Amino acid sequence: MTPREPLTETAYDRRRLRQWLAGKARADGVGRRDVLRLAAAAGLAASVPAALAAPHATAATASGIVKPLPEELFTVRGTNAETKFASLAGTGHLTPASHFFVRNHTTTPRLDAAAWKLTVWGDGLTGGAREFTLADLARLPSTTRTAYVECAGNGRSLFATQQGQPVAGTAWTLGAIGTARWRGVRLAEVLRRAGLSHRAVDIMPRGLDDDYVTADGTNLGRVRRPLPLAKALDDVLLAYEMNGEPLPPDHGHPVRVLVPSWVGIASVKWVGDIEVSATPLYSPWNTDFYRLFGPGQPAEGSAPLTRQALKSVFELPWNASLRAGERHRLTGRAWSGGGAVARVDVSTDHGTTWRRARLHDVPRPGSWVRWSADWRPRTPGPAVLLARATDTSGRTQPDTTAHNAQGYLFDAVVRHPVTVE
Ligand SMILES: Nc1nc2c(c(=O)[nH]1)N[C@H]1C(S)=C(S)[C@@H](COP(=O)(O)O)O[C@H]1N2
Ligand SMILES: [Mo]
Repeated sequence: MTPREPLTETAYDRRRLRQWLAGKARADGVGRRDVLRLAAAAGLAASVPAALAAPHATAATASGIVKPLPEELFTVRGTNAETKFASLAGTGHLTPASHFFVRNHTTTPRLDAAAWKLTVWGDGLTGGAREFTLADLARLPSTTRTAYVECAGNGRSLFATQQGQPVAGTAWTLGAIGTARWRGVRLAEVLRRAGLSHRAVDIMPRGLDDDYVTADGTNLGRVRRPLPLAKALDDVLLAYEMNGEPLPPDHGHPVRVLVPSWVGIASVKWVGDIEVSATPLYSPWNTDFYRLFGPGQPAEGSAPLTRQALKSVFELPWNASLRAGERHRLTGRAWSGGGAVARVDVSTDHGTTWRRARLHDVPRPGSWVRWSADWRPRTPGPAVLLARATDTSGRTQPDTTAHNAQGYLFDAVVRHPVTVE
């Protein structure tokens, strides 16, 4: 057999769609709407299995988050909690678990680490299913990696507030991100021990939290999202520690997947099983969700989202008051899914002039840098602060982000309002 070429995500996705339409890829739990849309996009009629018409169930209403969510640190948004970005000032490079945002499709499950098992299964293995206890994982060589987890929808509400565009989804401002030091086992190591076959193309980790039921009552099953094998074998961890402690319940205890630089949904929490498949896989989380839909995109949406966007954010409350005539140290953080942050520029005059911010961390891919710039405002009144990051791939934050229906990957320069008094 010839060695498999690493495919671009777009080519991979197209091939996966062709294979699915030919009955060679699986799409368990993919919504009826998607099946029809995917088929329509490919110019084919599809007969939709009755099993895809899902049963109804009740959605959770309480936040369902275990850790305290003090008002100084968090804004609760349904089952999720957004970190107030200003509360990160002075927290250091790593986000303490007490401050780390939580994105839960349902509620945080309470799992017993001693009873937990990971099942690795599927026709992409050379033999049968394999089980790993936490003790088994702890015996394997460990790897530690500093990486952020950021929701693909982080910054979503700015489509409306800054660009006047309606979007669907949790109305995050900019605090759906945190950076931690994760320790665990390389997924590649576990897959190798489970007997990875040369036929494997996709893996799909699945969480042990409750089935996700959409607002219209469709049960999409457990949170799960296919990951191309090339990424799975690259830098992905099965993490059991966060900042030197066992993973807290809200962040995936006892074990989560950690996919550096990619959309947060890839980092499946409370992982219970991983399917290793010789045929490409679909789930609602790479068909209905986490693609770009809208003008300029194909009907079936863009290729599934992979890398996070470029952002730079001030550690200041919205509409913060600053005294005129005094020197203020403006601080913030910047990050990119496309590489390390190369520079950050700040403007206090609507972008007429920019000056370079000082970086306070060694820029690394998959992580953020703290930055600062001094400012002595002269005239009292409303003002707007701008920070603009550039990464090592040469990308600079644009003035606007192309609209997409679900408000993913906002990367425009944020216009941060303050009042000078
Ligand atoms: N099992 C499971 N994994 C999950 C989720 C979930 O609801 N259930 N949410 C995902 C999403 S959308 C994001 S952005 C990250 C958030 O990770 P955090 O809650 O640790 O910050 O977890 C991902 N992993
Ligand atoms: Mo997310």
